[in-house]
Amino acid sequence: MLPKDFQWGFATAAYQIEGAIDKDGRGPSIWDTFCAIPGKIADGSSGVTACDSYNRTAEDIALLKSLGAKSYRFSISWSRIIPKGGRNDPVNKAGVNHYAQFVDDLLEAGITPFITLFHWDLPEELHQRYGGLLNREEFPLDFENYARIMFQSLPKVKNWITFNEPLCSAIPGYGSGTFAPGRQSTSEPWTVGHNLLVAHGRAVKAYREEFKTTSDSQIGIVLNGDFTYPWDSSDPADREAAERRLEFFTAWFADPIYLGDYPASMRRQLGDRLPTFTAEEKAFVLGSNDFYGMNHYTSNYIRHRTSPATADDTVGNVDCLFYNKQGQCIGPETQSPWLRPCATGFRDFLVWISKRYNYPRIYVTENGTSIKGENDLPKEKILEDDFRVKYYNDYIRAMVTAVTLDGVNVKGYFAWSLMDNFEWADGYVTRFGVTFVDYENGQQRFPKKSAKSLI
Ligand code: PNW
Repeated sequence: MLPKDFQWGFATAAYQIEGAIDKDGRGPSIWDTFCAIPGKIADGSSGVTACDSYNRTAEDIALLKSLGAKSYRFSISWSRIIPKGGRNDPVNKAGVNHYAQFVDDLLEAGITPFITLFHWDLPEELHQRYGGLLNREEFPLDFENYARIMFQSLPKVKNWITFNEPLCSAIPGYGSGTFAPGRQSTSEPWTVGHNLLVAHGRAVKAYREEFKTTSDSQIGIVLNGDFTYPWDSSDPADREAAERRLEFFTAWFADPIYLGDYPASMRRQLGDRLPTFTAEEKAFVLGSNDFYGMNHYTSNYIRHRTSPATADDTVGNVDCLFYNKQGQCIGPETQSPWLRPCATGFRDFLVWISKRYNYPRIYVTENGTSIKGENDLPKEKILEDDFRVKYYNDYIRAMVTAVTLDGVNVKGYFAWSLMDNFEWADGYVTRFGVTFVDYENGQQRFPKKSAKSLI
């Protein structure tokens, strides 16, 4: 059984749903800039309008209520709060007021806010000024300042997330170049990851020392992770490779937070490209999670490689596959090339995290799926999303099993996403929502079957 106070809810992120990119004094973010580069977004789109949620807060809250949500995870656009981003730059009252009102309205509706401070949309000015996430001195201080402003401005909020998926800021952002700011480097991802960890640690320390008032207020980071199985389970090299892949994915961030340093496998492969924690940095990072925020979608079979790792390798020198040696498939195709449903991987991953980090309190902060070809269907068919209904059913069962049989400590679950939205480099073609958004007809919302099957 799940605990009585279990938080069921839905998740979104500012740039993916808000639109209104010029309203109330918002400054540009790196995603505005990135979307304007031809060829970066599959359908040539951007978050200019998205779901227009900035202008539809009442509608979104009514939707959440109608779906029975106890809680809502959303993110704040930093460049609405400080349009230029930095600690000596002016604060934009209109932006702050917007989120303060939104929080009040959510609470009034009986919905608990879980706020992500940073879901990838760095103020463009900070990128121009000093290289943004690459700057080891400036970035953590500017993030801490922004975080403080939010803690102070939203005292009723008790659940805070510093960063969403630092891995996606670091690798697609600075390694493969498929996400903003679109840089391609073999060393920058590791610098960026490091700076995000330190910035997280600084914000957590500020929160705990100056703003945390009640024992039930909490702060943590959200990490993504796919689970892994060996391609050939009888081959020790594949078993080791599967473990190493998990370390490069998740322990990269979780080990410094829970254990005090990067995994040895990463140090071995990356050498000096992986920064070393100074004593001061370590003091900020170690022990900086009140809870573990888990984004989880899929699993892979992992095969070891025999040649040495290339400089651009970010996964631990392995092949990530959908088939194992016996030809068994991990799960059916979806619209997202990286995502195949495999619910047992969710249970096994919850257990892996729990064992490695001594059974932390876990919130599943994202889980969900796209559906192959969904966008090409007529609206009536999109609303009958049985594939997604089955996905949620299987994954939630796997989670309940992990809680009841494996002793995993899960306190909440947020489906990704409340509604179809701007799926980053995939644009609007890929839909993750439990609610259909009719982009052609004024962003109207229509709950799909999965929306009603969840809570
Ligand atoms: C998460 N991948 O990102 C994000 O937190 C959401 O903003 C996003 O919409 C959601 O998952 C669905 O994609 C990911 O390519 C983006 O492996 C890409 C990957 C994984 C997670």
